[in-house]
Amino acid sequence: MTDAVITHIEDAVAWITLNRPDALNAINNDTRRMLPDAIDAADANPDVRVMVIRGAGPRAFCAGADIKEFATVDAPAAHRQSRVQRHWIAAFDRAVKPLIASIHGYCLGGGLEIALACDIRIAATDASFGFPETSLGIIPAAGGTQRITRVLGMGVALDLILTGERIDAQHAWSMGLVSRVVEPAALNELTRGIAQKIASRPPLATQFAKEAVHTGAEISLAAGMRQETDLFTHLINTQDRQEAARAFSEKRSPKFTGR
Ligand code: DAK
Repeated sequence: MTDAVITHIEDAVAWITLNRPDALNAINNDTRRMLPDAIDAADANPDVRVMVIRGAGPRAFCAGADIKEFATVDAPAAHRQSRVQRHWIAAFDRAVKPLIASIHGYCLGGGLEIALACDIRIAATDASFGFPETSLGIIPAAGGTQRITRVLGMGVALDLILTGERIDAQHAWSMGLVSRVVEPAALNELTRGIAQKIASRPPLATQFAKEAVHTGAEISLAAGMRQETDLFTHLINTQDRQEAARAFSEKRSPKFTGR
């Protein structure tokens, strides 16, 4: 194992850093092995309530798959690798806790796929986004074609995928690819603030809200409404729901335990 991915836990937030700054945090085999492990570990850790994915160094969140590595694989190996690929990105879908992508610099190809697999995307003004895959004779295959269509709609998704054009943070914000844009020097502070705000909420309410939105996007409105009611009903009986009401009446800050 290398230090291609490092995790730092602070105040209920797991900061998971893609750590290959000399290669603009390109995703290599170590990243594919270590990133899902880091996400699974943080998701299972009772001391963690929110995960942040970010890139090390000043230039990139992630410049996509390591081209030098995947240029050398033959077809059978590529097929095996694509199964690994599905496995590593699936860790994002398994996670019950919220994932925030904190994006600066290049966010390309597989890097954009990582960002799209997160629940919230925050960008610095120096961020740029794009899918260069077709220029390399491939397609985004870590969920990119599927997720960007769900996030942005088919027209914009096809434009980005087929042209491979890069867009800046302001453009990304205007189309809804990221929900907030901030000066690079303020990115960490904004990310920490959002992560801590979410971490201060009752964990089950946060997790159920995430589940309702994600599952709801895949099913009929009626089924989604039904699921929303079921999740709400579970929450009504939690200690944290009762604590929130008690704290409000007693004019004090609530203490949430996740029960
Ligand atoms: N891979 C490996 N090294 C990379 C890299 C990458 N993607 N991107 C940058 N680097 C390295 C450079 O080689 C350089 O290293 P040295 O030469 O200094 O050793 C260093 O990072 C700095 O990069 P540059 O010197 O190129 O910096 P510039 O400012 O000139 O340019 C750039 C920055 C981001 C525009 C440029 O580096 C660039 O175009 N990078 C490549 C972007 C890209 O095309 N990424 C790949 C997208 S395709 C799969 C499914 C999906 C995928 C793969 C497999 N399977 C199912 C098996 C996904 C594919 C992709 O993500």
